[in-house]
Amino acid sequence: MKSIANTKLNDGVNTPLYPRNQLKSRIVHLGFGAFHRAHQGLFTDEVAKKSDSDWGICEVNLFGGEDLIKSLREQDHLYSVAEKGATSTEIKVIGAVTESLHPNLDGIQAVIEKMAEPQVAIVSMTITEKGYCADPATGLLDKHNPLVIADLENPTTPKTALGYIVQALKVRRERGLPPFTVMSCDNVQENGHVAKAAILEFARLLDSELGSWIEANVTFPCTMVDRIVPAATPETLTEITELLGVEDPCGIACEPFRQWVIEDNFVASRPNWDVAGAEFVADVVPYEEMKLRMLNGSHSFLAYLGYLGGYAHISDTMTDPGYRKAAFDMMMQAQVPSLTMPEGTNLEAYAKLLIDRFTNPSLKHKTWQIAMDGSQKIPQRMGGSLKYHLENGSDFKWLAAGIAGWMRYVAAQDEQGNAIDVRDPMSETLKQICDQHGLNVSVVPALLSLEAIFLVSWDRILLLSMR
Ligand code: NAI
Ligand code: CS2
Repeated sequence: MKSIANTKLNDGVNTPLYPRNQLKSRIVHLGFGAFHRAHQGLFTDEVAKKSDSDWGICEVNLFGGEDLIKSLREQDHLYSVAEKGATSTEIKVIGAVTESLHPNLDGIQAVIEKMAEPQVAIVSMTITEKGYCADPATGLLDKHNPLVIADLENPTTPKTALGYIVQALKVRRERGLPPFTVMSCDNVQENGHVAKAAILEFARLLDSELGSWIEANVTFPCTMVDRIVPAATPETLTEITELLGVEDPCGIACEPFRQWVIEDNFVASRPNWDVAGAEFVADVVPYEEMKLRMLNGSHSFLAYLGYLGGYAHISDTMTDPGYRKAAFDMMMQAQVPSLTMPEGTNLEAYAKLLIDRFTNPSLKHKTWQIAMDGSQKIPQRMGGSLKYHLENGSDFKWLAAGIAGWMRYVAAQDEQGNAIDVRDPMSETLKQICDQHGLNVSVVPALLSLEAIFLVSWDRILLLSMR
């Protein structure tokens, strides 16, 4: 079959010219989704293009994504990334993937054995916020999560990413092999710390000695990851076929901008991702907070209020001067005051850049996609800054508007009476509350009393907003 691996591609396609056979699966990545392909996959490829690197990636999908793994194998693990600016597009073929696995195709043991291979130095993850099985408000392991309960009962046949990592580390320890670094690349505040807390607690519940060994030997660097990568649509894939000259079912389109700030805390070695533009720093937390509150916070704000206003894509909201100004003011008035940044950081320039990025008309980023999983996203995108304003007695009207947008959205019916397809791990609970209260104002305290999402109590919000 004709594929990206065996066809002459169109002129102008940027291809991997380095010897791919010198790459080894030194990284096992959990979550071969849209984002990883356009971010860590591309950075690792660029390191191989620019230096003498042997860092390759074994891609694993634990939940869904089976067809993607099958397609990737059929094309020698090559795939393409289309970087779409407002007026031009660049297409790159990525060669950094060496292997792939899926528990449904290869079995659970094959994934654990791969993670336990001696050359594996990093297990990285883009498994979405809910993949950490942590309570969104506290960031601690949710021991009531049914998947966690099942994995604790059957640790040798795990389902969760935590279960796989702990089992693989157990096998490495038994075999006298050194541990690997666990690197989260998800939009989770202090993602390394959340991964560490969940993994340590899970391991301790199984075997306290194993927990102590992991604590003493494994590192969990925090990372700030940024690149807008909407889910691929049939239109995206058609455009990629035209650019390449052949179909690529694993192709993905994204914006030209990319940023990666990584805490330099790796237990074994790591690729020189800085060669490809990543920054290694001692403390990532301020950058994470800046990105989560300003970019993701205003993204969620625009997603809920934009969807309800009839806008299908983020770039559509940016054609409306009211939304454009509201997003900028939300960043500057609600989020900026809550941040403490290293000297010299220009947050106003950052906010302006974000508005430009959101405006990119070539990116069809659905408001519905960003609205998904709000229960996991709201706490880290708006919760920290809300807490800041409550403590300081300052104005939080933009955050209130964003959270009100989420509340109106999870009522699951738009202003025209059309059903909204609300996707959220807490959708059952949200539905129960909304069914009980309808659009009556009593829905507000009922939703605010969800402690997994809001640690700040409703009474306190009411009290401060009446000042
Ligand atoms: P996607 O839907 O394309 O991929 C999701 C991936 O997560 C899949 O590989 C799936 O197998 C895995 N997954 C889902 N639920 C899981 C679970 N419970 N346990 C383990 N794995 C699970 O989504 P996409 O766009 O790749 O985003 C993934 C994450 O990457 C986001 O949630 C976010 O944290 C982060 N991210 C995404 C950006 C974007 O613009 N798409 C940019 C920055 C970060
Ligand atoms: C978005 C993010 O889907 C969402 O919730 O806010 O995925 C956003 O596109 C990225 O974080 C940009 O780096």
